[in-house]
Amino acid sequence: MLVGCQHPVPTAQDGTELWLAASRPYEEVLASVQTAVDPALPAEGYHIYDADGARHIDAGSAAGLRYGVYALQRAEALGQAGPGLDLQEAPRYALRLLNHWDNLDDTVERGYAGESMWEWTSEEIPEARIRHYAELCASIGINGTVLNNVNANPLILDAEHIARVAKIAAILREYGIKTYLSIKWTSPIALSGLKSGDPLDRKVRKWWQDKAAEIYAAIPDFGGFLVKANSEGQAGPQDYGRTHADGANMLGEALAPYGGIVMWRAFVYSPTSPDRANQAVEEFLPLDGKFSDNVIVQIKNGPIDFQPREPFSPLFGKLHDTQMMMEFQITQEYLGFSNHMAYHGTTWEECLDADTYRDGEGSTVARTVMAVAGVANTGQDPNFCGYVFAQANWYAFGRLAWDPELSAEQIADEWIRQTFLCPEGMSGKAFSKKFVAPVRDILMASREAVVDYEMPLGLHHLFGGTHYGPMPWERLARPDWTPAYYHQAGVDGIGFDRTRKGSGNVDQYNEPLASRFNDPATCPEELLLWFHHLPWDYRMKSGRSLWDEICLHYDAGVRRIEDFRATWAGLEPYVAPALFAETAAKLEIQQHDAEWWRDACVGYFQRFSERPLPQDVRPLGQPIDSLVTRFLQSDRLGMPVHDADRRPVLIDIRSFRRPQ
Ligand code: GCV
Repeated sequence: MLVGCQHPVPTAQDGTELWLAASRPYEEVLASVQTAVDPALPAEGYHIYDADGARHIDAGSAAGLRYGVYALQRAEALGQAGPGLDLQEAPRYALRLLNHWDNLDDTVERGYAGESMWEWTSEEIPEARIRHYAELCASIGINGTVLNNVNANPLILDAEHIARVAKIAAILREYGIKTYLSIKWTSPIALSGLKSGDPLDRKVRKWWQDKAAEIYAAIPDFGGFLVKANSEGQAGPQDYGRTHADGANMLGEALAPYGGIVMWRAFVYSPTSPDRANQAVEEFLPLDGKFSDNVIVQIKNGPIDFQPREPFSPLFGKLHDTQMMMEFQITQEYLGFSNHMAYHGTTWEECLDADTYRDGEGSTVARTVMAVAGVANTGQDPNFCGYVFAQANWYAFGRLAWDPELSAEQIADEWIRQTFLCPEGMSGKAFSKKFVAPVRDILMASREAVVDYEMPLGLHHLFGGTHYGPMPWERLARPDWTPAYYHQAGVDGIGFDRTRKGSGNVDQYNEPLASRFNDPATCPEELLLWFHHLPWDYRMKSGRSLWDEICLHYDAGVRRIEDFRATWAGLEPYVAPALFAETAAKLEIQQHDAEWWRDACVGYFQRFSERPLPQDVRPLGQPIDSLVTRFLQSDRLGMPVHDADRRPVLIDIRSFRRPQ
């Protein structure tokens, strides 16, 4: 029985206010408190307290005051701002950035919420949207943003674009957000006709110094450059026989007079290394200690590429004298785009809390890095993210970048309470029990559900095409873009041997991890096939065979989404019709996609295992022979097409004609 109301009336909302839906406006909160700057407090820190019959916010700076007001706003929305409130905080990391992979033609690489929110091709900048975005970012502590794709267009540095970026930066500055840009290594060649991009070439160095001067003349507080070099076809210093450190330091030198920084990505591809997971350590360990003070090496959370589950990148445990920065992916490139519910709070918590043992026990990943970046999931969609539940990942990113020790569960709880409005006439207590708790449970289980139906037990990179659907059978010219290279399925078994008998990747981890990962008996089962190639009848801890366990995980993933759908269906009385319908539709898509994943992966691996499905696993829905000849139809922006029943539209390869 409901407490306080028999017939709640959901409050109308459409998701466009994101997590600020339940809050008083910032200005109003600010006007309700007494503020003071106290230089004794950390620069971005604040202290909220009650004294002399008034509420006070003291802060180390204007930025700290802003964060204090947002913290109070959040506490109010969560019902935690009663008399006697005493909250003192400062961010763990000084740099908390979003990375936008937005292109100058307004497409967004791996973007699933419409075209670029910056509207590069329009004459005017979209000021209202930028303000809304900036407020959302500031409210969760994000203080920097890289506006354009790491696969950068050199034109971002021409006079016209610098002027445009300056206009955006002027707005973001009001919210305490610094602007950064991704640069293309060959910009001096493309923009000014230089003959070389050699970082030790005097003319090249001068070009970057002049460019820095030009940028800072327009944007005095410009943050710096993000660089993807010698990676996935991008040029870099190695093309001139130089190192990553040579390249990064040359840019660092150009930015240093203005206080700018270089974020140099460790997402590198050395074609000589047989295991892709080994490459970053192989390239960066010899450079440890060789980067300038204003260079930070930006490292993806895992060694491959934002898979649903990866171990942490071994680089975090290896570099001692290099400043490191985390790169998370908020946009769901490998977790069902903006169609699937996959709350990343748990993914990131798992990574940040992992012990690297770099400086002995307790050297968590969170402690090895000094800054955090997240690849944004925003676009022109009115709700920014294409799905109300995708907004939770942007929120969780900001909160964890502020305080990596917050729990994923607390963050999920906060997000739900601030995003979904309590129905009229329903008590907060009843809302918590009837709506917040079940939604929090769904969120907390959601990423593991995706792992189960996409790639359980350490399997990875089973994707095809746009990275939405399964294609474990795909073989490309380049092995390290090919699912078969990663799963290594054969009649003898499945999994990538990264042990000492295989690629040796385990030894890129510090002890006791190296030995733990090296032995299948001690390797965590969720990473088993990441590190081991094992026979189909390998005995798992459950006593079942590996084959049976694989099948069970895939089926369990589908069942979880069925359960989410059933739970959500019962929540209709408490949620605005627009948000209810959007989520119900997306969960239906997710269930059908999960079934497709299960059918494709289990069916394909069964060709090698030559074993029947275990009894408690439901029969596959589609025969593998019909799936291996079909691929997913996508629209102009790479979004998957689903039919009227919300099933993925799979086109037969043999009948496919590219649209004219
Ligand atoms: C921006 C993966 C993605 C690419 C991305 C790349 C990167 O390979 O599929 O779209 O490019 O990572 O992080 O540079």
